Amino acid sequence: MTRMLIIGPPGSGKGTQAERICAELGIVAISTGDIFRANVKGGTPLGVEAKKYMDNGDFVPDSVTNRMVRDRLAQDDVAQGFLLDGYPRTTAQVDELDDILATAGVELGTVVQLTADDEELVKRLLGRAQETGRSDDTEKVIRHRLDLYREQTEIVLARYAERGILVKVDGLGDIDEVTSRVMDAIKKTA
Ligand code: B4P
Repeated sequence: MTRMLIIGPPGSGKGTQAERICAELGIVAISTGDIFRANVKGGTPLGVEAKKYMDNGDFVPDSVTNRMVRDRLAQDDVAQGFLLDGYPRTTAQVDELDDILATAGVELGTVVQLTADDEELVKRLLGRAQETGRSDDTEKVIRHRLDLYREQTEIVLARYAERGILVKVDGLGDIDEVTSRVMDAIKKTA
């Protein structure tokens, strides 16, 4: 049973690779960013709340995000395995995920860390902004999201490294090449 995480700075290719890995492994991709964006689009109370933070590049509060993930992981389709994309991003979210998994009596497998330099990340996200017009893909907001990643998410990676389940994958280069690297890394750690 595959229960995985993919973590990396904005623009590192998390969402892009998550879809491919899940198609290959036959597991469900759960992206907290996508769930928030769907709620924003649908005008739900969760979306209205999340939008206040997302537009500025801030994290949606842990209490809101944790409840949403707990509910999502209670659904039947995760029984075959899942890959969480964009969660956890804070130590409080790591603790919440530990609790959810411990309550279910299951363990986490591989945690993939995707890396890329800031110059490339900003370039990719500004490129995406032209295609999709995502409200958080302006240069000022992108820089803020990168700062938050360094301040709050790098410590999350340290927690998984201590547990010996973190694998670092170079996210630079062609999308297919990165997928091969990620799949190789997963196979080595499975
Ligand atoms: P996310 O949706 O996770 O946004 P992201 O970090 O930009 O990643 P995304 O998956 O979209 O981009 P990717 O790197 O795949 O989060 C958005 C917001 O939601 C957060 O800022 C926050 O407000 C909120 N949020 C989400 N999760 C939260 C949590 N746990 N706690 C609190 N708040 C939360 O790809 C980016 C671009 O790069 C794409 O255009 C892609 O085509 C391109 N790309 C990918 N790989 C490439 C490659 N190898 N070469 C060239 N381009 C590539």
